[in-house]
Amino acid sequence: MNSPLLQGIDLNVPDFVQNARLIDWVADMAVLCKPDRVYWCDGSQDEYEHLCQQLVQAGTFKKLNPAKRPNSYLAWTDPSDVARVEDRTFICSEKKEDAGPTNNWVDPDQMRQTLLPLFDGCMRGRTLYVVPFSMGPLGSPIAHIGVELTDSAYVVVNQKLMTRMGRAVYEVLGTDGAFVPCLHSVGAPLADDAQDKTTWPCNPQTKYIVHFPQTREIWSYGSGYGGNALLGKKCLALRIASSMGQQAAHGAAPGWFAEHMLILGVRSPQGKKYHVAAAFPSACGKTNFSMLVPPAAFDGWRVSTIGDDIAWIKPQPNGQLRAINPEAGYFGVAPGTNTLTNPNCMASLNQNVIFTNVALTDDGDVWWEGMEKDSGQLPAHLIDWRGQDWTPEIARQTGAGGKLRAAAHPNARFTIAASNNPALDEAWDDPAGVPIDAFIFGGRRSTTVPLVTEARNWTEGIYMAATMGSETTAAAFGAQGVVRRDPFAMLPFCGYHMSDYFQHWLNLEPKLQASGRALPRIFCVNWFRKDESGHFIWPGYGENMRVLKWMIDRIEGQASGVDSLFGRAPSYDEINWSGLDFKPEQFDAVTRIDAAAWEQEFKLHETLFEQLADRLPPALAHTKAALEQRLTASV
Ligand code: SAT
Ligand code: MN
Repeated sequence: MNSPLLQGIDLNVPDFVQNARLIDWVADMAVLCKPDRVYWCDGSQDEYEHLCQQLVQAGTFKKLNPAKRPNSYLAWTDPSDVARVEDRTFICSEKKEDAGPTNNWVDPDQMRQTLLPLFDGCMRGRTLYVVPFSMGPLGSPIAHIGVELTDSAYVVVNQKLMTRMGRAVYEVLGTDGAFVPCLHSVGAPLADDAQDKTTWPCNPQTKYIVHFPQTREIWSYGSGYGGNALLGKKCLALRIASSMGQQAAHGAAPGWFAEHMLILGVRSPQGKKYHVAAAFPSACGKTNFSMLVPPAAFDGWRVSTIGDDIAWIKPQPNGQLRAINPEAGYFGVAPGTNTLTNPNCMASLNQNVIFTNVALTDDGDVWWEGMEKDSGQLPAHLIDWRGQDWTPEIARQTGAGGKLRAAAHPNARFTIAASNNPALDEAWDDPAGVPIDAFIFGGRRSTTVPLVTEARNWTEGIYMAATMGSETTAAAFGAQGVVRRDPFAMLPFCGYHMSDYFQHWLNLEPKLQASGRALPRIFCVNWFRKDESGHFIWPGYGENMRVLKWMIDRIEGQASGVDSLFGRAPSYDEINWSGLDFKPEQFDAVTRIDAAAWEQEFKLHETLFEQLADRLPPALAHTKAALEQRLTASV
C-alpha cells in the first residue's frame, strides 16, 4: 500500500492495513484534525512499553518503583477531568423521540456543524494514533470491531489493556470488514513550539461525547478520562451496542442486549456451574462482586469472573441466554479496595497496572483510602492526586466536615488486563459465551430496598429493574449521594428511548416461549442499607456469597422463600449463617419493608413513568398498580 500525502500529512499506511474504508476514513479525519503525524498501532508489547516511556517523558506517567509494582505507572489528570460528563453526552438519533427523555439529544446535522469546527485542527502538534480493537473475542460472530482515532497516548495504552487491540484486528477487518468509527481528541492543539504546557492535556471549557446511532459513529472531544475517552467501553459497548441489539429485533427475532452488567461464575463443591449477570450503577462494587471470595463456611465453592462491567447477551434458538464480556480488561475504582474487601483484586494489582488519580508513596508505590485497613495505619507522608503534600496532620486540617482530606480522588481508577485476575473464569474468552441462570439488579440505597427479593415472574422482574434507584457516586460529575432512578443501571448508557428498552426486555418472554426453556430468574438486591447511626448493616463483600447461595437454592427448588411486597424473600433460616454473627434482629433490619417508605418510593416510580409516558409499556403500569394494591392490603 502506498502512503498518500494529504495536505502535508503522511498517512504512513502499513502493509498490513488493507481496508479501503478504514484508510479513507483515517485520511479524511487526518485532513480535518491536522495532526503532525499518523501512527497505526500494532498492539505489540514493544509499542506499549515505548508509549509508556513517552508518557513518562511527557510527565503524564510516573513509573512506579519496579521492586514494589513492576511495570506499573501512575497518571494524575487535570483536576477538572476526573469523571464521566453526563450533561455533555449526546445521543444524536435522527428523531428526538428515539433518544427518549432521559438522553441529551441534538439534531445530527446540527451536531456535526458544531463538531466540525471543534475538530478542525484539534490535533495540531500531536500524533493521531489509529487504535483498532475488537469488543469480544477476535473473529467471533458476536464480536464487533471499533477503530479509535485519538491524539492521546494514555488512551492507546489503556485500550491495549482494556480491549483486544492490535494487528490481528486489521486482519479480521480484511479489505471490506465493518467497524465502528470512534474519533477522540483531548481538544488541546499545540502551538508552534509543539510542547505541552500541561501533563494532562484536555479542554476544560468544551467537552462533547457524541453518539450517532443511525450511522454508528462516536465523536468525543475535550476529555482524556475513562468512559469519555476509552470509546470501546461505555460509548461503543453500551450506547451504540444497546441500540444495535434493539435494532436486530424484529418479528420473531429477539435481537440482543448490551448491558451494564458483570458476569460471574459460581461452582458448587459438586462441580455444578451457574452463571449470573448483575447490574449495578457505576462505583457500586461490581468489580468486588465479580471477584468475590466466599467465606470459610462455603468451603469448596468458587466464584470466578467472566466480566466486571459489561455483558453482551444473545438469546439462542434453544432459549438459552448466552453472555460474553466484550472487554478484555478492567477499569475499576481503587479507593476502598484492600485485601479484606477484595483480595483477588489486590492480587491483580501487583504488576502491569496503570493507576489514575491515586496517591504516590515516598518509596514510589501507590496508596488510596482503604489501604490503611490492611497496614493498620495511615502513611506518614504521600503526594496526593493533585501533586500536593499529604500527611495525616495536613489532611485533618484541610479535610471537610471532620473528615481527612482524601489523598486519592474518590473516582481514582486502575486499568489492568483481565489476565491479571487470579479469579478469572476459564470460559471468560469463549466466543460462545456462558449461559445465564439469573439476573441481579442492585442499587446503593441506605433505606427502603431490602437485602434480596426474587421477582415472581418475568414482568415483575423487569419492573424491579426498570424502577431501580441508587445514590449517585463519584463516577459521574454532579452531586453525590442523591437518589436517582437508574433503570437497569443503564440511565447514562442506553443509546435509545428507555421505554423502548423496557419493551425490548419484556419481548424476550413471548419470543423465547417456543423454546420451552424457563427464562433466567430475576433478583433485586441492596447491600447498602444503613442503621439510624449511618452504619452499613449488611457486611457485604465476601459475605454476599450467602445471598448468592440462597439464589442458587431458589434455582434448585431448595428454598421456598416467603412472600414479600417486592417478590419472594428469604426467611432467616434459609440463609447459611455459619461463621457470621448476624442476628434475626439485624436480618429484620436489612429486609424489613417500611410501608410509609414504599408509599414514597412508588411516587418516585410514578415520576419516572410520567417522564417515560409517551412509550411506557402498559405491562409496567399494570405491575405498579398490582404492587401498590399489595402494599395497601398489607397495612
Ligand atoms: O469512567 S467510566 O465510564 O469508564 C467508569 C464508570 O462510570 O463506570
Ligand atoms: Mn460501569
